[in-house]
Amino acid sequence: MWDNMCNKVILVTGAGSGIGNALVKQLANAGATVIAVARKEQQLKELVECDPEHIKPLLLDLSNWDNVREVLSAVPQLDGLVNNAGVAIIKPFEQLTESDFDTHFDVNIKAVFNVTQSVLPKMRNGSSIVNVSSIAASRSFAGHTAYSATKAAVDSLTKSLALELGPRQIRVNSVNPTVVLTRMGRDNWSEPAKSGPLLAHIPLNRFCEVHEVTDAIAYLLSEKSSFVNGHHINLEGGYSVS
Ligand SMILES: *[C@@H]1O[C@H](CO)[C@@H](O)[C@H](O)[C@H]1NC(C)=O
Ligand SMILES: *[C@@H]1O[C@H](CO)[C@@H](O)[C@H](O)[C@H]1NC(C)=O
Ligand SMILES: *[C@@H]1O[C@H](CO)[C@@H](O)[C@H](O)[C@H]1NC(C)=O
Ligand SMILES: CC(=O)N[C@H]1CO[C@H](CO)[C@@H](O)[C@@H]1O
Repeated sequence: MWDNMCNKVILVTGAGSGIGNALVKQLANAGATVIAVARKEQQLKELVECDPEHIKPLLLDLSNWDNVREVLSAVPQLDGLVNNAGVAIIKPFEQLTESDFDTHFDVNIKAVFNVTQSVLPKMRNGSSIVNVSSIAASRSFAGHTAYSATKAAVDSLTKSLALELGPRQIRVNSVNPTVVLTRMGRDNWSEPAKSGPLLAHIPLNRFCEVHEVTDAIAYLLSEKSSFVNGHHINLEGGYSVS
């Protein structure tokens, strides 16, 4: 799949850290030109230094609506779009505030809607859109009410777009991992008391590695998945069957 990435132009949101950051580096290494969207200047600077020839920074706060369309109207023709930016505010249902709710919906679904609509005129026929969703779209986890609702909305959007963009041969899919061992994932799930009960339901008895997510995204971006459209690839070690 990765050798399929050479000379493609791919826009990745949430490039500053975690999955998006790893994905940008791997795509650049495979010879793609990557437009890396993030809201923290320092993170973008460090990212570009890894490969200035292939990584093009785009400083943009996706929750700032006035800016999104204008900035994105300047991007070149695209072969791929990865909607990866997201937030997760984990609290018991009773403690979630209106602002927590709005932040989730603004970043996790409204921005995906808006970014996708904004760059659609730039998407080549035959290109591929991938969203990084979550197993929480279809399964419940304590403290994840607002987060899960946005992920379910993203899965719905994925299916609707798979239908509407099909005539242009644009495929739209998502990857839906369980806990991913980014730095945040490690920080949040290192306590055996917290991770143990969840791991007990994962037949492979471990969480998802970052490269396991980026490999699945590369598959969906590549021609190797040319007949895969409107799907959610669950990356969860068998959680759903246990
Ligand atoms: C996207 O953002 C623009 C402003 O940049 C706004 O005019 C438009 O209504 C937004 N669209 C959606 C679907 O949120
Ligand atoms: C893209 O696909 C649409 C729908 O089939 C078609 O009308 C349009 O001409 C195509 N554009 C290009 C540049 O091939
Ligand atoms: C998860 O880890 C991040 C730091 O990487 C921290 O800011 C956040 O509060 C943690 N969340 C939970 C629920 O532990
Ligand atoms: C709309 C949506 O589900 N966006 C998700 C994209 O992927 C990131 C993971 O990096 C999620 O946190 C977002 O919520």
